[in-house]
Amino acid sequence: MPEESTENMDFEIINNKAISQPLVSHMYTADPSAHVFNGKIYIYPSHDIDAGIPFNDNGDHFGMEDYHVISMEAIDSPAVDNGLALHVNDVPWAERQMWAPDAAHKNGKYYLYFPAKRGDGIFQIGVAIGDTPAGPFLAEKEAIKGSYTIDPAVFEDEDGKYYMYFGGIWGGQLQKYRNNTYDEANEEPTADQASLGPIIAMLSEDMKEFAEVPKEIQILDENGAVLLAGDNSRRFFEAAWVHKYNGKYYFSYSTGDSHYICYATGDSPYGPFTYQGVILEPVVGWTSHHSICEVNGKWYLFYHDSSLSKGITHLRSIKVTEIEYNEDGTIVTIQPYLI
Ligand code: FUB
Repeated sequence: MPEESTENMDFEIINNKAISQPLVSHMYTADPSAHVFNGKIYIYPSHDIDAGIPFNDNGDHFGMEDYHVISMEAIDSPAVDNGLALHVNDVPWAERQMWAPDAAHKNGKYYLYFPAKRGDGIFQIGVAIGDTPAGPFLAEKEAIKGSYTIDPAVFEDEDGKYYMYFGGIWGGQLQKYRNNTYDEANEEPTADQASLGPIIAMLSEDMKEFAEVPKEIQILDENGAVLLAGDNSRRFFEAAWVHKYNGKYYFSYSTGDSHYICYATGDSPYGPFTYQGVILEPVVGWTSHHSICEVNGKWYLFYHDSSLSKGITHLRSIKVTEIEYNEDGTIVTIQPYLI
Protein backbone atom coordinates (compact mmCIF):
# COMPACT_ATOMS: atom_id res chain seq x y z
CA MET A 1 0.00 0.00 0.00
CA PRO A 2 1.45 3.42 -0.92
CA GLU A 3 2.18 5.89 1.83
CA GLU A 4 -0.60 8.24 0.79
CA SER A 5 -3.62 7.60 -1.36
CA THR A 6 -6.65 9.50 -2.59
CA GLU A 7 -10.01 8.65 -1.09
CA ASN A 8 -10.95 5.96 -3.57
CA MET A 9 -7.41 4.84 -4.38
CA ASP A 10 -7.83 5.36 -8.11
CA PHE A 11 -4.31 6.74 -8.03
CA GLU A 12 -1.24 5.42 -6.28
CA ILE A 13 0.82 8.32 -4.99
CA ILE A 14 4.49 7.54 -5.09
CA ASN A 15 7.01 10.31 -4.45
CA ASN A 16 4.07 12.70 -4.74
CA LYS A 17 3.43 11.72 -8.37
CA ALA A 18 0.41 9.79 -9.50
CA ILE A 19 0.59 6.57 -11.50
CA SER A 20 -2.84 5.85 -12.84
CA GLN A 21 -4.60 2.72 -11.68
CA PRO A 22 -7.58 1.06 -13.39
CA LEU A 23 -10.78 3.00 -12.73
CA VAL A 24 -12.70 -0.25 -12.44
CA SER A 25 -11.30 -3.69 -11.74
CA HIS A 26 -14.39 -5.96 -11.48
CA MET A 27 -14.48 -6.21 -15.28
CA TYR A 28 -12.25 -5.30 -18.21
CA THR A 29 -12.96 -2.03 -20.01
CA ALA A 30 -11.27 -0.18 -22.87
CA ASP A 31 -11.57 2.69 -25.37
CA PRO A 32 -12.94 5.21 -22.83
CA SER A 33 -14.94 8.09 -24.32
CA ALA A 34 -15.45 10.58 -21.51
CA HIS A 35 -17.91 13.46 -21.26
CA VAL A 36 -19.27 15.73 -18.56
CA PHE A 37 -23.07 15.63 -18.66
CA ASN A 38 -25.06 17.56 -16.02
CA GLY A 39 -21.91 18.22 -14.01
CA LYS A 40 -20.97 14.54 -13.70
CA ILE A 41 -18.35 12.48 -15.57
CA TYR A 42 -19.67 9.70 -17.79
CA ILE A 43 -17.32 7.25 -19.50
CA TYR A 44 -18.46 5.16 -22.44
CA PRO A 45 -15.99 2.27 -22.74
CA SER A 46 -15.84 -1.02 -24.59
CA HIS A 47 -16.55 -3.97 -22.27
CA ASP A 48 -13.73 -6.43 -22.88
CA ILE A 49 -14.34 -10.16 -22.47
CA ASP A 50 -12.45 -13.28 -23.39
CA ALA A 51 -14.69 -14.63 -26.15
CA GLY A 52 -12.31 -17.54 -26.75
CA ILE A 53 -11.45 -16.35 -30.27
CA PRO A 54 -7.77 -16.75 -31.26
CA PHE A 55 -5.65 -13.62 -31.88
CA ASN A 56 -5.40 -12.40 -35.49
CA ASP A 57 -4.61 -9.15 -37.34
CA ASN A 58 -8.33 -8.54 -37.92
CA GLY A 59 -8.87 -8.22 -34.18
CA ASP A 60 -11.43 -11.03 -34.09
CA HIS A 61 -10.30 -11.74 -30.51
CA PHE A 62 -11.99 -8.47 -29.52
CA GLY A 63 -15.33 -10.27 -29.29
CA MET A 64 -17.21 -7.81 -27.11
CA GLU A 65 -20.99 -8.13 -26.71
CA ASP A 66 -22.29 -5.21 -24.68
CA TYR A 67 -21.71 -1.81 -23.11
CA HIS A 68 -21.73 -0.57 -19.51
CA VAL A 69 -21.52 3.16 -18.74
CA ILE A 70 -19.14 4.21 -15.96
CA SER A 71 -19.83 7.40 -13.99
CA MET A 72 -17.87 9.50 -11.50
CA GLU A 73 -19.14 12.39 -9.38
CA ALA A 74 -15.70 14.02 -9.63
CA ILE A 75 -12.29 13.11 -11.02
CA ASP A 76 -11.16 11.63 -7.68
CA SER A 77 -14.47 9.92 -6.82
CA PRO A 78 -15.16 6.20 -7.12
CA ALA A 79 -16.00 5.00 -10.63
CA VAL A 80 -19.46 3.45 -10.66
CA ASP A 81 -20.58 0.74 -13.09
CA ASN A 82 -24.17 1.56 -14.07
CA GLY A 83 -24.88 -1.95 -15.38
CA LEU A 84 -25.93 -3.14 -18.81
CA ALA A 85 -26.61 -0.21 -21.16
CA LEU A 86 -26.94 -2.07 -24.48
CA HIS A 87 -26.40 -5.69 -25.63
CA VAL A 88 -25.68 -6.83 -29.18
CA ASN A 89 -28.72 -9.14 -29.00
CA ASP A 90 -30.86 -6.00 -28.81
CA VAL A 91 -29.41 -4.44 -31.94
CA PRO A 92 -31.39 -5.77 -34.92
CA TRP A 93 -28.71 -5.10 -37.57
CA ALA A 94 -25.62 -6.17 -35.58
CA GLU A 95 -24.19 -9.62 -35.01
CA ARG A 96 -20.91 -9.26 -33.10
CA GLN A 97 -17.89 -7.21 -32.01
CA MET A 98 -19.27 -4.21 -30.15
CA TRP A 99 -16.13 -2.07 -30.39
CA ALA A 100 -15.25 1.43 -29.18
CA PRO A 101 -18.36 3.59 -28.58
CA ASP A 102 -19.02 7.26 -27.87
CA ALA A 103 -22.02 9.28 -26.71
CA ALA A 104 -23.59 12.70 -27.19
CA HIS A 105 -26.30 14.73 -25.47
CA LYS A 106 -28.87 16.90 -27.22
CA ASN A 107 -32.22 18.30 -26.07
CA GLY A 108 -32.56 15.98 -23.08
CA LYS A 109 -31.76 12.78 -25.00
CA TYR A 110 -28.55 10.76 -24.91
CA TYR A 111 -27.17 9.07 -27.98
CA LEU A 112 -24.84 6.08 -27.80
CA TYR A 113 -22.88 5.56 -31.03
CA PHE A 114 -21.19 2.21 -31.55
CA PRO A 115 -19.57 0.10 -34.26
CA ALA A 116 -20.45 -3.56 -34.72
CA LYS A 117 -20.19 -6.20 -37.42
CA ARG A 118 -23.22 -7.17 -39.44
CA GLY A 119 -23.86 -10.86 -40.22
CA ASP A 120 -21.71 -10.54 -43.35
CA GLY A 121 -18.68 -9.39 -41.32
CA ILE A 122 -18.81 -5.73 -42.41
CA PHE A 123 -18.56 -3.03 -39.74
CA GLN A 124 -21.15 -0.28 -39.56
CA ILE A 125 -21.98 2.32 -36.93
CA GLY A 126 -25.26 2.39 -35.07
CA VAL A 127 -27.02 4.69 -32.66
CA ALA A 128 -29.08 3.83 -29.59
CA ILE A 129 -31.09 6.43 -27.67
CA GLY A 130 -31.72 6.87 -23.96
CA ASP A 131 -33.28 9.30 -21.49
CA THR A 132 -30.35 9.31 -19.09
CA PRO A 133 -26.57 9.42 -19.68
CA ALA A 134 -26.10 5.93 -18.21
CA GLY A 135 -28.78 4.35 -20.37
CA PRO A 136 -30.33 1.92 -20.98
CA PHE A 137 -30.30 2.75 -24.68
CA LEU A 138 -32.73 1.59 -27.35
CA ALA A 139 -31.05 0.81 -30.65
CA GLU A 140 -32.37 2.06 -33.96
CA LYS A 141 -33.41 -0.83 -36.22
CA GLU A 142 -30.85 -0.04 -38.92
CA ALA A 143 -27.25 1.12 -38.81
CA ILE A 144 -26.62 4.78 -39.72
CA LYS A 145 -27.05 5.03 -43.50
CA GLY A 146 -23.70 5.51 -45.23
CA SER A 147 -21.69 4.62 -42.10
CA TYR A 148 -18.77 2.22 -42.22
CA THR A 149 -15.66 1.08 -40.33
CA ILE A 150 -15.18 1.69 -36.56
CA ASP A 151 -14.47 4.02 -33.63
CA PRO A 152 -17.12 6.75 -33.84
CA ALA A 153 -16.32 9.88 -31.83
CA VAL A 154 -18.87 12.70 -31.70
CA PHE A 155 -17.73 16.28 -31.17
CA GLU A 156 -20.17 19.09 -30.33
CA ASP A 157 -18.84 22.39 -31.61
CA GLU A 158 -19.53 25.72 -29.94
CA ASP A 159 -22.11 26.60 -32.62
CA GLY A 160 -24.23 23.58 -31.64
CA LYS A 161 -23.26 21.42 -34.64
CA TYR A 162 -22.31 17.79 -34.01
CA TYR A 163 -19.72 15.94 -36.06
CA MET A 164 -18.91 12.26 -36.10
CA TYR A 165 -15.30 11.23 -36.72
CA PHE A 166 -14.69 7.58 -37.51
CA GLY A 167 -12.43 5.03 -39.17
CA GLY A 168 -9.75 2.51 -38.46
CA ILE A 169 -7.43 0.49 -40.71
CA TRP A 170 -6.67 -3.28 -40.62
CA GLY A 171 -9.44 -4.91 -38.51
CA GLY A 172 -11.38 -1.66 -38.76
CA GLN A 173 -11.70 -2.18 -42.56
CA LEU A 174 -11.04 1.45 -43.61
CA GLN A 175 -8.48 0.26 -46.20
CA LYS A 176 -11.32 -1.44 -48.09
CA TYR A 177 -12.99 1.93 -48.83
CA ARG A 178 -12.28 4.74 -51.26
CA ASN A 179 -14.72 7.66 -51.53
CA ASN A 180 -17.09 5.91 -49.08
CA THR A 181 -17.38 2.82 -51.30
CA TYR A 182 -16.33 -0.70 -50.29
CA ASP A 183 -14.26 -2.83 -52.62
CA GLU A 184 -12.74 -6.07 -51.37
CA ALA A 185 -9.80 -5.51 -53.73
CA ASN A 186 -8.80 -2.23 -52.04
CA GLU A 187 -5.83 -2.37 -49.67
CA GLU A 188 -3.84 0.02 -47.50
CA PRO A 189 -1.79 2.38 -49.72
CA THR A 190 1.87 1.45 -50.21
CA ALA A 191 4.47 3.04 -47.90
CA ASP A 192 5.32 5.90 -50.30
CA GLN A 193 1.68 6.85 -50.93
CA ALA A 194 -0.52 9.19 -48.88
CA SER A 195 -1.97 7.47 -45.82
CA LEU A 196 -5.71 6.99 -45.43
CA GLY A 197 -7.33 9.70 -43.37
CA PRO A 198 -10.10 9.44 -40.79
CA ILE A 199 -13.63 10.25 -41.93
CA ILE A 200 -15.95 13.05 -40.79
CA ALA A 201 -19.66 13.65 -41.26
CA MET A 202 -21.90 16.26 -39.67
CA LEU A 203 -24.87 14.71 -37.85
CA SER A 204 -28.48 15.49 -38.70
CA GLU A 205 -30.68 17.56 -36.37
CA ASP A 206 -32.22 14.37 -34.91
CA MET A 207 -28.72 12.88 -34.34
CA LYS A 208 -29.70 9.64 -36.11
CA GLU A 209 -28.25 10.21 -39.58
CA PHE A 210 -25.39 11.85 -41.41
CA ALA A 211 -26.38 15.31 -42.63
CA GLU A 212 -23.80 15.18 -45.42
CA VAL A 213 -21.70 12.80 -47.47
CA PRO A 214 -18.76 11.67 -45.27
CA LYS A 215 -15.41 13.27 -46.16
CA GLU A 216 -11.84 12.12 -45.65
CA ILE A 217 -9.71 14.32 -43.38
CA GLN A 218 -6.09 15.14 -44.19
CA ILE A 219 -3.35 14.93 -41.57
CA LEU A 220 -0.33 16.88 -42.77
CA ASP A 221 3.34 16.92 -41.86
CA GLU A 222 5.34 20.07 -41.02
CA ASN A 223 5.73 20.81 -44.77
CA GLY A 224 2.03 20.61 -45.53
CA ALA A 225 2.20 17.18 -47.19
CA VAL A 226 -0.25 14.40 -46.25
CA LEU A 227 1.47 11.89 -43.93
CA LEU A 228 2.65 8.86 -45.85
CA ALA A 229 1.25 5.38 -45.27
CA GLY A 230 4.77 4.20 -44.43
CA ASP A 231 5.11 6.82 -41.68
CA ASN A 232 3.61 4.44 -39.17
CA SER A 233 4.72 6.32 -36.06
CA ARG A 234 2.62 9.34 -37.17
CA ARG A 235 -0.10 8.25 -39.61
CA PHE A 236 -3.72 7.70 -38.56
CA PHE A 237 -4.64 4.13 -37.62
CA GLU A 238 -7.82 4.34 -35.43
CA ALA A 239 -9.32 5.94 -32.27
CA ALA A 240 -10.22 9.43 -33.56
CA TRP A 241 -11.07 12.09 -30.96
CA VAL A 242 -11.56 15.85 -31.27
CA HIS A 243 -11.51 18.53 -28.61
CA LYS A 244 -11.18 22.29 -28.80
CA TYR A 245 -8.62 24.22 -26.75
CA ASN A 246 -8.12 27.99 -26.99
CA GLY A 247 -10.08 28.12 -30.26
CA LYS A 248 -8.03 25.38 -32.02
CA TYR A 249 -9.33 21.97 -33.01
CA TYR A 250 -7.17 19.13 -31.67
CA PHE A 251 -7.54 15.88 -33.60
CA SER A 252 -5.99 13.01 -31.60
CA TYR A 253 -5.70 9.36 -32.64
CA SER A 254 -3.86 6.08 -32.28
CA THR A 255 -1.04 5.10 -34.63
CA GLY A 256 -1.92 1.42 -34.10
CA ASP A 257 1.09 -0.75 -34.90
CA SER A 258 3.51 1.86 -33.47
CA HIS A 259 1.26 2.25 -30.39
CA TYR A 260 1.25 6.04 -29.90
CA ILE A 261 -1.60 8.39 -29.11
CA CYS A 262 -0.67 11.54 -30.99
CA TYR A 263 -2.35 14.70 -32.18
CA ALA A 264 -2.62 17.21 -34.96
CA THR A 265 -4.23 20.68 -34.86
CA GLY A 266 -6.30 22.76 -37.23
CA ASP A 267 -8.72 25.65 -37.60
CA SER A 268 -11.83 23.79 -38.75
CA PRO A 269 -13.59 20.60 -37.60
CA TYR A 270 -12.93 19.28 -41.13
CA GLY A 271 -9.19 19.87 -40.91
CA PRO A 272 -6.72 19.76 -42.45
CA PHE A 273 -4.83 19.01 -39.26
CA THR A 274 -1.09 19.41 -38.89
CA TYR A 275 0.79 16.79 -36.91
CA GLN A 276 2.10 18.13 -33.57
CA GLY A 277 3.41 15.24 -31.51
CA VAL A 278 2.80 12.39 -29.08
CA ILE A 279 0.31 12.67 -26.22
CA LEU A 280 0.80 9.18 -24.76
CA GLU A 281 3.77 6.86 -25.18
CA PRO A 282 2.98 3.14 -25.76
CA VAL A 283 1.11 1.35 -22.99
CA VAL A 284 1.10 -2.32 -21.97
CA GLY A 285 -0.97 -4.16 -24.61
CA TRP A 286 -1.19 -3.77 -28.40
CA THR A 287 -3.95 -1.17 -28.65
CA SER A 288 -4.03 2.38 -27.36
CA HIS A 289 -7.25 4.38 -27.38
CA HIS A 290 -8.23 7.48 -25.49
CA SER A 291 -10.45 10.51 -25.08
CA ILE A 292 -9.74 14.03 -23.83
CA CYS A 293 -12.20 15.79 -21.58
CA GLU A 294 -12.27 19.01 -19.58
CA VAL A 295 -13.47 18.62 -16.01
CA ASN A 296 -13.72 21.72 -13.81
CA GLY A 297 -11.18 23.68 -15.83
CA LYS A 298 -8.57 20.89 -15.96
CA TRP A 299 -7.97 18.59 -18.91
CA TYR A 300 -7.76 14.82 -18.61
CA LEU A 301 -6.66 11.95 -20.82
CA PHE A 302 -8.82 8.85 -20.42
CA TYR A 303 -6.99 5.84 -21.85
CA HIS A 304 -6.49 2.12 -21.31
CA ASP A 305 -3.80 -0.48 -20.90
CA SER A 306 -3.51 -4.22 -20.29
CA SER A 307 -1.61 -4.02 -16.98
CA LEU A 308 -4.38 -5.58 -14.90
CA SER A 309 -4.61 -8.65 -17.16
CA LYS A 310 -0.81 -8.84 -17.21
CA GLY A 311 -0.56 -7.94 -20.87
CA ILE A 312 -3.50 -9.79 -22.45
CA THR A 313 -4.16 -7.45 -25.29
CA HIS A 314 -7.95 -7.84 -25.49
CA LEU A 315 -8.44 -7.57 -21.70
CA ARG A 316 -7.85 -3.93 -20.93
CA SER A 317 -8.62 -1.43 -18.16
CA ILE A 318 -9.58 2.22 -18.40
CA LYS A 319 -7.47 4.84 -16.62
CA VAL A 320 -7.26 8.61 -16.34
CA THR A 321 -4.42 11.09 -15.99
CA GLU A 322 -4.17 14.87 -16.23
CA ILE A 323 -2.98 16.57 -19.41
CA GLU A 324 -0.66 19.57 -19.36
CA TYR A 325 -0.49 22.16 -22.12
CA ASN A 326 2.55 24.28 -22.80
CA GLU A 327 2.04 28.02 -23.30
CA ASP A 328 2.11 27.59 -27.09
CA GLY A 329 -0.78 25.09 -26.91
CA THR A 330 1.32 21.97 -27.43
CA ILE A 331 0.63 19.02 -25.14
CA VAL A 332 3.24 17.60 -22.77
CA THR A 333 3.89 13.95 -23.69
CA ILE A 334 2.70 11.50 -21.03
CA GLN A 335 5.01 8.63 -20.05
CA PRO A 336 2.46 6.20 -18.62
CA TYR A 337 4.75 4.34 -16.23
CA LEU A 338 7.45 6.83 -15.27
CA ILE A 339 7.32 8.72 -12.02
O1 FUB B 1 -11.73 -2.25 -28.67
C1 FUB B 1 -11.67 -2.77 -29.99
C2 FUB B 1 -10.78 -1.93 -30.83
O2 FUB B 1 -9.47 -1.91 -30.27
C3 FUB B 1 -11.16 -0.48 -30.90
O3 FUB B 1 -12.25 -0.22 -31.72
C4 FUB B 1 -9.88 0.08 -31.35
O4 FUB B 1 -9.79 1.47 -31.30
C5 FUB B 1 -8.90 -0.63 -30.44
O5 FUB B 1 -8.82 0.00 -29.18
